[in-house]
Amino acid sequence: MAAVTSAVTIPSFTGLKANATSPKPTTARVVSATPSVPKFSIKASLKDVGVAVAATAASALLASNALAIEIILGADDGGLAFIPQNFEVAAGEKIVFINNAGFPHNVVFEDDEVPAGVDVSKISMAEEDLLNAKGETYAVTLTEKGTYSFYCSPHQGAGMVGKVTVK
Ligand SMILES: [Cu+2]
Repeated sequence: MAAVTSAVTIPSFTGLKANATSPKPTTARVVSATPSVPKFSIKASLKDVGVAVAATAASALLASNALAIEIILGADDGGLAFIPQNFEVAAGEKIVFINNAGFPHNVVFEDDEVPAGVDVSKISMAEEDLLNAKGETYAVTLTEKGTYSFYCSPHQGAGMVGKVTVK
């Protein structure tokens, strides 16, 4: 399964990264306005493959835990955001962060913005740990009720932050 995932995600990573790091609306317009759209077709098929991989990973996770919420890392247009940015979960509900676009991303909880007694190092990815391919996931389960703030360390300055309330 690992071999299949990397074989599929490497091409989509290249395509998406090129998209995200060089946002050229003019190029996109040219492509969509061109009657013959070979570039567009290639991108679309890669994207479909990526979505299929993400869906497979998600259903595998869901099968192992019926109670789970999925948060997307990076908008399809390359926007640097957690989607949704603010959400609620039940205590003990699994939160699955799914790498989508504009990566690398990660998930780091803020030291002073979690319920008292929660050790952020136990629920965060390491700052230098990154999700580098589409469909990669990071899952965490929060049991203490309260509000938690988190961010993506590569994109915190760009506003890639989020908040989860555990009820
Ligand atoms: Cu990010």
